[in-house]
Amino acid sequence: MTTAAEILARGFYAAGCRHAFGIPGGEVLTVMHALADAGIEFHLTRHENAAGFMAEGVYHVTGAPGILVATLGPGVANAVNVVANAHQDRVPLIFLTGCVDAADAAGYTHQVFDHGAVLGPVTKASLTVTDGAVESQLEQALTIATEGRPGPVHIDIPIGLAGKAQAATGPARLPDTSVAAPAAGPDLARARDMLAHARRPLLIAGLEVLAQGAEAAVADLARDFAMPVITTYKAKGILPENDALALGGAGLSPMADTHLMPLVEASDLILLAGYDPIKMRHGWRQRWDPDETAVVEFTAAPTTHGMHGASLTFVGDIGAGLATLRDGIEPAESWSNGAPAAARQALSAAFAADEAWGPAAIVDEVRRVLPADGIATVDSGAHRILLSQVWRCSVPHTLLQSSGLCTMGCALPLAIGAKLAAPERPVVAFTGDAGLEMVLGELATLRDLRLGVVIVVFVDASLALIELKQRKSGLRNLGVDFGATDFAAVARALGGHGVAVSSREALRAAVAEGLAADTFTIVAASIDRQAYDGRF
Ligand SMILES: Cc1ncc(C[n+]2csc(CCOP(=O)(O)OP(=O)(O)O)c2C)c(N)n1
Ligand SMILES: [Mg+2]
Repeated sequence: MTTAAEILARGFYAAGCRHAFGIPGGEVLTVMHALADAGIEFHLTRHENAAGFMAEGVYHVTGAPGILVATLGPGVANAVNVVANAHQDRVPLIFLTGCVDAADAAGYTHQVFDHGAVLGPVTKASLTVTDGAVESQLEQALTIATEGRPGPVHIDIPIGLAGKAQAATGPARLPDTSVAAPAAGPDLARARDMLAHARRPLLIAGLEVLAQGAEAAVADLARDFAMPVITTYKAKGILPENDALALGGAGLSPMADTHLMPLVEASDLILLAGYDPIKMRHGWRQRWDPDETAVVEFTAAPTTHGMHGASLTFVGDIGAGLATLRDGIEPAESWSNGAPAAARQALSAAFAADEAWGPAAIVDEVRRVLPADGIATVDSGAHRILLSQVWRCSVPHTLLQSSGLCTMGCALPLAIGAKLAAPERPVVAFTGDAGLEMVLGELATLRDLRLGVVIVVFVDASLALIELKQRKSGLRNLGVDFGATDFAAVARALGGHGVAVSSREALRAAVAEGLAADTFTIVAASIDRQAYDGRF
């Protein structure tokens, strides 16, 4: 006899899931216990939003879908932000919630609203489990969450049905997400011709390269054809950023764009590899004319965003597509005017980290301490834009952030999830002070999990990014400054270590010590207000 909840739990286990996060309510107890009995550990968090980011952190490390559990009503409402984030940041998140049985819903209103109606616009699908169809719904959910552009799938589980026996129909068939390579034909022949004749090729690579494991295909192509590479923030490290061809991450910094856009405009072949413009700001909108410049796109799913066009688009396996594109083509001399090297140098100068103290110095010191395969997460705010330029990744998937939704409050829980999934890897969360104050409760989660995550907080008593925008707009100071918090004391109160630092030496020592500790450490790094003026 197998219950509906057991069928779901065993299916997720078979899909590689080992961790679930959330806050229980009476309506999801059966589901939680089924998960635990199937071998998926349930972790209690302090907020459903943070729980979803922990699930995402696990996904980035393991590749298996993340699992978020919330009770009906307030639990669902609290999770909307992280579900929207999973939608915009292409995270295969399975969101399990309880709901009242259909017969009850007809005459009962306490805590009841239409979960599917709220979550519809921010999920790839919202399913309500149906008696007798659980297995096929499980397969549907896993397939939808992982195919093409991954994303969140919501599964509402009626209370009475969760524990109800279902007819056994054998083990779940898991989705086979193998994707097809573009077929040979006139389009591919045209694209190959464009590559053969290109003298100023440029590669722009994004997150889908990581989702499909096509990093080597991209890096090899770049090196063999001497193509400079721009990545999105989340795709940093596809080509190690110490490589002479790596031009770093782009998307949010207008100052970086001033060095990158001339290359985009001078290029005679723009190759888009798994590049998803949901992460880019206005500056990247319609920046090329595919009738004037050869633009060849390899993407996981058709593009309907309107952010840019392409001369040719190939949907499917990005790595196999790039291999077919280049097969047998002799690399020609590229960029004989040396423009990419000059841009790289200009970017290094623009985002120099040689200051005695300040936000770039903080990033620089931590980079020196954290090994190449260590994982960093970063929150939203001024600190993130600067960090994404200064921080160099030589391994992909080692800088986690919210880059589609750009939400605050993600860095700490992303770090918790990553550390749980890979306890042997050092993990540092960078966050602004307001972002950390949004998720302070998760320090208690971290304490209970006994994980040695180091949290570096940029303490400026300010919503620095918004304060900067406000001032630039000529508006008076309003709603962007706040009082000082003693984060080191907060850390101690919640069972961790806390250190306040204001020098490179003290920061370096505190981070190194924190990485070796068996509980969390907050390193509160004080910087001046308005420290980011003119810096991105
Ligand atoms: C949930 C959420 N609310 C508001 C914003 C708008 N926002 C973006 S950055 C920012 C300031 C963050 O301040 P802090 O965490 O201190 O980082 P700093 O900019 O000071 O580095 C705000 C309010 C957001 N991105 N997400
Ligand atoms: Mg701040």
